[in-house]
Amino acid sequence: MKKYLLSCLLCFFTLVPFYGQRVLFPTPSSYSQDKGNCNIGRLANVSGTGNEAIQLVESLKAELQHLPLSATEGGTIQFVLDEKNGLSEEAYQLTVTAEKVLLEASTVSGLFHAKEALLQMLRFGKGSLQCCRIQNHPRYAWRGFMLDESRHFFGKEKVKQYLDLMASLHLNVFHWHLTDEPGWRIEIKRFPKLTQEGAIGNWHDPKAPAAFYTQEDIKEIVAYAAERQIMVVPEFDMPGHATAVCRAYPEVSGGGEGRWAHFTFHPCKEETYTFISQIFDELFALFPSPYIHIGGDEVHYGNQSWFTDPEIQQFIQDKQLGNETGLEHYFIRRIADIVASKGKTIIAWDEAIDADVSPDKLIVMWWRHDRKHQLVKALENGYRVIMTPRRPFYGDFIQYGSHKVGRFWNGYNPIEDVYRFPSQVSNLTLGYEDQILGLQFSLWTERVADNKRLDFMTFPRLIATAEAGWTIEKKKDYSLFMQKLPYFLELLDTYGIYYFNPFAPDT
Ligand code: TNX
Repeated sequence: MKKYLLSCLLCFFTLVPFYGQRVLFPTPSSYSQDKGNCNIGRLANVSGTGNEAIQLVESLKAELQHLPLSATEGGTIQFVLDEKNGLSEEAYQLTVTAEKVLLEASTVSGLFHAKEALLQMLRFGKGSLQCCRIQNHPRYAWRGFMLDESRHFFGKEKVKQYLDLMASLHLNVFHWHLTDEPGWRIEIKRFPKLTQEGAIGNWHDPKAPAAFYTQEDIKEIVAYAAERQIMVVPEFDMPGHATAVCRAYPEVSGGGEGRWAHFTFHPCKEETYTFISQIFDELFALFPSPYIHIGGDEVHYGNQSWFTDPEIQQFIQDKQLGNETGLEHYFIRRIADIVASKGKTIIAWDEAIDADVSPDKLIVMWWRHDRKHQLVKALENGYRVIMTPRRPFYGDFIQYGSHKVGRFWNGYNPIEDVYRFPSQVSNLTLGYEDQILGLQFSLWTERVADNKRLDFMTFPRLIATAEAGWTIEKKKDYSLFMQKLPYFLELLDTYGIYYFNPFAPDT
């Protein structure tokens, strides 16, 4: 109890100096304060020019009803969408004068971010806005969050809640890891056993009842995300981590035994490629994203008995693949071609760099923080790269020294390391900035079995990720970030999120 009171007091004193001042997550590119205030109430006059602005007008009017605003009457808010105003993709300008709040952008996504920024300002200032001018644009185009729902399944409501919070933080990509060893989580009409059998089980319990998203659920979530300017990129992990699918359809399985039984697809059967291609057709009809993540990580072929079959050896020889690594790369090339023929591009984990796929057909997701040369190689070979190095961006690592549940591997992932990224690698990416699409916080869930733990591992590190992805280097200031963090934690309270509180770390 004492500790609780202490942390409340601490929060109070950290909040007070910022009241009514600049409190925005992520920190904007430019902010200048003017004299005076503008008060906005629930019945503010909200209007918009530009067809697509109308939807934002309506949603803001609705959202105003749920904000803690002190006044009811008052205020004018105006959205202006003008594609010729010179603002870049996703950028916006937000001007507060005593008379009105003006939100301007050249794209719907820019205007949407402006609306989200205004919502934060209204919430944190209880409806009283300091007059100011904000010009804002993102540092990176890809600001992502990955959720692994194969190891444990969290469901539609949780995903929507996270999409809401992502939207508030200007995060714009939801990478959805839907397939892996324990469970296949998405209905594919052509292959019903994928969900009848493949969706049974999770990391802790191989008999857990089938848990998956129907195609209707997927459409609902993709639309929900799109309204929030978030792209959903599904991941269908292959040729390894494919246990759930290969268990349901053993005819495409690479076989194997024990822990590795059905872990990989069979790379030498034509049937495997047809099967995967047919699944792609259903996935592509559901996800409008131009990308599909095909995994490509941690492939283990060598221990399969079929590998020494004379027929397979012949296959390897004919295609001049050399060994099992050659086979893995052959598989990735085939998949990259299938996906390209359907008009999309693959994203794969950094193992795929060595598969010799042309850079227009592959985007690399760099995850092995201990193999920095993979990042360098990807850039040197002309690939576009998304950075989610295990350290500091894997959410299954602990975030505080005394925490017991979570990974620890030569260290862990404190908020500060997340916040400071990409300073840890900036000497390696120098000169290749154009190829860096962005960064991502990735939450693997072998050890994350319920919503509470999911929240705890995600927040507040996702807030630090947003700032790492959006805020230009010269505006980043960790101590300022920590001083204003209590405001966002209060918002998390209203969502009922069980976050790690860095101001009372041992409670
Ligand atoms: C490595 S990241 C994996 C995942 C695990 C994760 C745990 C990657 C491409 N593969 O399958 O869940 O580590 O931290």
